[in-house]
Amino acid sequence: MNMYRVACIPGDGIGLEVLPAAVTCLDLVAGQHSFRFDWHDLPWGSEHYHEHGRMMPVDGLDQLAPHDAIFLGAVGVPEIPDTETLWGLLIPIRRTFDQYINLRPAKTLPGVPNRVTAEGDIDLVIVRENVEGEYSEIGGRLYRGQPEEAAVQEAIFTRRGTARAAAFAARLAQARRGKLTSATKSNGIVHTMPFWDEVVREVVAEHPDVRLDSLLIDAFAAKLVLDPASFDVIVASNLFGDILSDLAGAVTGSIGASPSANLNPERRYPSMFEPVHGSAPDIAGQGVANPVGQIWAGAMMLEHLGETTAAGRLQAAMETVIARGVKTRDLGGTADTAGFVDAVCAELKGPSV
Ligand code: GGG
Repeated sequence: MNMYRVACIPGDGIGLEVLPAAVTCLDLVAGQHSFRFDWHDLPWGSEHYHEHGRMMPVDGLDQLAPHDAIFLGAVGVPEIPDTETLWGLLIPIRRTFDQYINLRPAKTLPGVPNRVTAEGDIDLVIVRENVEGEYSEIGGRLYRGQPEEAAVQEAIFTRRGTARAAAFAARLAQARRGKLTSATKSNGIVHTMPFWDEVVREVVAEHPDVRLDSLLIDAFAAKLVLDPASFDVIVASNLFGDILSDLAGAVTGSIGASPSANLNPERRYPSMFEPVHGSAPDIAGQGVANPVGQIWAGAMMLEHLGETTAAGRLQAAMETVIARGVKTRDLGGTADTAGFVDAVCAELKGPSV
């Protein structure tokens, strides 16, 4: 029997609710497909920060390294600066384990109307460059508190980093509907974005069956609202990819139903699976959070581990339940987190339950 050793970091806020919810579904589907999970629970996040002054132990990354995958909930609380919570946990994991692709699908779910009046079903995947770009520690603050105060933030785009994101996106587009749209801002950002465009064009030219379009990020945002069904695969820098994926999730129904996979495609290091949403302190502790993003991220983890049949069954069970009207508040329903998970488990167990 295959056994997968997975590091489990619920983190903060609703991460503490949606992650155990997804683990329940994953354990059930594993048992039905003759494999199992060896979950390694790691209570890292803001509580750990309050106690120890850091989001994870000094050797946290060494502890994570031997796992087959990392399953993360959410990070962030209002009383700790986001720079501490993100750069103390999420970003070091992405960078140390060279998880340079952040894959973020968005698709119309049965029974969940799109939030826009546009025609057609949404079925797109955002390939976000995940380890460089606008997310950079290079820069600083000058003359703090003085009238001359200034802040400098450098973005780093490398040929290797841009090319490997573009190549991944081109291969994905080839395997889907053959359409790739690149997010840029080369009219206003005069160095990095023309470079991004150039490298993406060069790489995609090696895939003659992929049609490449390039859209300025402002026009991109408008088109994602007005005609979301027209997109297939999107390739974007770290910042643009992050923004577009929240927008795509919201347009599709709810950011609570958006999954993501931080991939090290070469599998040299563990990959990490998490919902797109954050810790949502406004609804944390109420048991009403939508676990769909986390369960779907779990299905992506199954896919990555090679358990494709189980991944398909979990995804299908979740979608069937939603189609039947079992939905959390953000999707227009009345189910709570536990009620939704019970319905998914019942669906997985079949008609006898
Ligand atoms: N699900 C993990 C989480 O809490 N994400 C919130 C967030 O702000 N992420 C920033 C990013 O993905 O770069």
